[in-house]
Amino acid sequence: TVPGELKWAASPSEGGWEEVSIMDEKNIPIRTYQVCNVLQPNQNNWLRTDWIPRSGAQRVYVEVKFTLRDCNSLPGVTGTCKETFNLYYHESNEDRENFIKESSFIKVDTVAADESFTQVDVGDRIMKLNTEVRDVKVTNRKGFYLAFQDVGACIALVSVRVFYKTCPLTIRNLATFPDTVTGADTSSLVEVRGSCVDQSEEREEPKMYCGADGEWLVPIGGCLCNAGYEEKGTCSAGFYKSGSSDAGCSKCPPHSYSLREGATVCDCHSGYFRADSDPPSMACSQPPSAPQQLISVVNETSVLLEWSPPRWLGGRSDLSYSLENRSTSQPDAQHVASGSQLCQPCSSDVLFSPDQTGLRGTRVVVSELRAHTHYTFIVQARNGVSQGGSAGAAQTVSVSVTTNQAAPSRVSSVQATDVTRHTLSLSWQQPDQPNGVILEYEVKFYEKRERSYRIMRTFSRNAEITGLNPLTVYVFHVRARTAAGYGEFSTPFEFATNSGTQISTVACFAGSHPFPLIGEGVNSAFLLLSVSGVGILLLISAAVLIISRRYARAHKRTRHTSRRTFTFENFTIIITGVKIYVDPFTYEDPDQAIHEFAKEIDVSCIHIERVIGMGEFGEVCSGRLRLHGKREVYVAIKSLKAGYSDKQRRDFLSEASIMGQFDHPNIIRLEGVVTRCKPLMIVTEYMENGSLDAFLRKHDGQFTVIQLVGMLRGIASGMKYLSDMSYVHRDLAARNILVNSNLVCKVSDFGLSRVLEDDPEAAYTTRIPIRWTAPEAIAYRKFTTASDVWSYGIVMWEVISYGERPYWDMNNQDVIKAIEEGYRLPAPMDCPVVLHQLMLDCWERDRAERPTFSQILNMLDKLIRNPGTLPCPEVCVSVLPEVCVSKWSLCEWLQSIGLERYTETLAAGGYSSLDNLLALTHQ
Ligand code: ACK
Repeated sequence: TVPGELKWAASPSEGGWEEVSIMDEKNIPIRTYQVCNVLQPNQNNWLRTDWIPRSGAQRVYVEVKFTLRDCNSLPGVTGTCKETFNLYYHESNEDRENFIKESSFIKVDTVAADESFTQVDVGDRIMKLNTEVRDVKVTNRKGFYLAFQDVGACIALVSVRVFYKTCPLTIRNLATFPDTVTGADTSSLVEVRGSCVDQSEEREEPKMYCGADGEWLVPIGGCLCNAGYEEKGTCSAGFYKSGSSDAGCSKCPPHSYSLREGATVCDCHSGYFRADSDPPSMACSQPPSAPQQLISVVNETSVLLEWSPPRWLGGRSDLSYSLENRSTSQPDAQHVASGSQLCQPCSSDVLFSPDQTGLRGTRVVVSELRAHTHYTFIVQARNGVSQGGSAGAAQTVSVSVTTNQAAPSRVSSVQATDVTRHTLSLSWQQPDQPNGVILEYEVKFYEKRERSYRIMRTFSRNAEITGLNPLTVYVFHVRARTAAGYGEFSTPFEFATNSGTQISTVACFAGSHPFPLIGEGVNSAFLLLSVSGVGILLLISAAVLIISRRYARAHKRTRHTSRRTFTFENFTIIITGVKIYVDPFTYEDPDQAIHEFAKEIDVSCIHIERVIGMGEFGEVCSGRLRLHGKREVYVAIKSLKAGYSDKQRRDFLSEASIMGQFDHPNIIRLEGVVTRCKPLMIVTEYMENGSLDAFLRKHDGQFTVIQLVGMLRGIASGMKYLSDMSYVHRDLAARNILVNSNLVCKVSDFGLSRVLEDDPEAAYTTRIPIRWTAPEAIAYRKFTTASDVWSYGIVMWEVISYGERPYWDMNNQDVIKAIEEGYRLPAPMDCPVVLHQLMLDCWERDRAERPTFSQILNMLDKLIRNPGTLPCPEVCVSVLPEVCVSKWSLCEWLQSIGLERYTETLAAGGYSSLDNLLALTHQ
């Protein structure tokens, strides 16, 4: 469309490419480059574009529109006329005018025309325009040139459009991802970090991958709206949002309001409150009303208080009670005379049981009150919004009581005032609460090492104890008596007599003696108890010892018995006809397991031919096996490299012990093992096409969907067999499927299960095949048939995408995160919807929701029998469109065996479907 001349560099400058203005079909003038030297041999005409800056692009696409003259329509040009041209490129940092050096250009492709024209067409003015697109990686310099090499065709270049792809600016999970240039390779992913949109904050680093096609893939992480905001905008009046979370704004809870937009919390209506610990979603509330029906029962110097809960709880459930009390002494004669009454705060000795504050129950016993005292008890109902300090009358209820007579409290301290060889003079204080007039004191004492005691009584607060032995320690207890009876004895006090006249206090253990040993009876009972207690304890210990030993012996015997059962009876357990796999690691002796399940092969029967790969334990070779009386077969031979440890030997042979238990056309067959000479070998059937992933990559795009489904069917059938045997594979992946010359797929590699079981840390090591493993197996090692089904879904994806790496070049951590957030692999190119749906079913988070292998097998069988749901292969569409539309499986089948050329012949003979083909006889 340039108005003037393009002036691209041409070589030769004359007689090769020429810039020509022509009219298109709509008679609009366009500029073209043309060349048409079809009569002269050895043409080599170059046309080079101007320098094109690549502007950050890594892979550019070149769309060329051109017309080409059909050589057959040119008389007498045989041999010299061509119908293609070559596209080249050259990367360069600068625009070097007139530069052209053919050898510095790299070839992109030879471009042929889909449509060519004859002279007649031109006369009719029908322009047979070809459009071809090629892509090329340009990462080394600031720009590049394109060049068109003509080798003798009759061409007109009508348009050259050069472009690159970007993933367009987008917002996902509240994060903005900028317009991003795609990567250099067709399979490369560009990792892009998003930035949170305004008024949002990061929940988890937002990330996405820009795919080569300009499509965004695998969003992970994201942002959350700030407090006061939701995805639609600010919270409106009457609504609030207190923090960033997935949820939107919420309506103000009861008894609260918000007048302005963007509220993070709602204010309480007057008379309603919110406690500091109340969440903003909680309704505003009120203090409770007063407790009801407070009653009191006095018992000497204790009072039982009981009440009912308040009528109004204030709209909360954190109700508690606290008690306050005030005492008034009974008016005595002096106070009556002065007309006053003494009001005192309650002594701190008063006991509240279970507590004085924070009570949940409605019952309290108050004890240790003074006798004959007037008390007022106030019970307050409280909740989270009650004010601190003393409550208003609205929340309290009170009761007044007067305590009865009671015995005096304890004498708290006893001193020795005089000590001689035979006497001790003692004195003490009146009890804190005499609760009346003290009538007398009682002193009980005994020699510390003796058990019998003596008692003496006195009216005063002192006593002289005579008739004692010299230099002897005595223990004393004192108690007071009023009209209400004796109080409790004091704690023990110890004093010793001396040899002369000076006072010597041996020790004073007031309050520190755990049980004062008083009176003979008490002591002997205690002794008896102690002795019998120790005896009983010894008896119990002995019994426990005997029982546990017997149990251990019995247990050992049971284990031994079951081990014997395992060792000497047949290892194959049959439960209602189903064969169950036996873990060879249950054998104490690995050689016993191997000989139970694998045949020993004489090494002279094996003829090794070549090395085909490296296995975990050593080389894998192919070769031939000729067993006596049998025909020679091709085999694969795995060997255990020299210098192995015992564990390596066991692990190596365990694979054979496992494989030897299976017998199924889709499970790799064990021929036998060589254990009697070195190196140790495992011999299996030979699979000509090696492992499935490499095989598919090598034959990218070469199979029909039905052929791929056929492979998947084989794998599903093998897995169904394994799951019926209760064997969990744990490492199902295309790399562990082997393919033979008939495209039959067989499950192999029975090694990984052991490694994981033996190593408790294994789930966290690099050994776990993260991309293939179900989330529950990664997270907590829950390996089951259902986790094998998940892996099977990944194998389906690998197969349909011809060996593409699952999750491409994402790292393992991102894969785990993406799966956790619900991301699943998209359908591979040209994948029928039914197959992708089956993959998604295998990747259900809840493993109970995944299909069983039996269901998968049925589904694939149905697809193969009635492939109407699958797209018709291109070749069938072109050979026989009507067969394709109705029943194309015949064509499909013929194609898969390389006989599609007979499709038409068969159809002409009346055979247009597989069903009636079955009726075909030899005749
Ligand atoms: O992809 P491959 O050719 O297939 O490379 C690996 C290699 O040995 C290491 O495991 C190949 N391999 C293993 N077992 C067999 C077998 N039974 N038949 C053919 N190739 C095998 C595998």
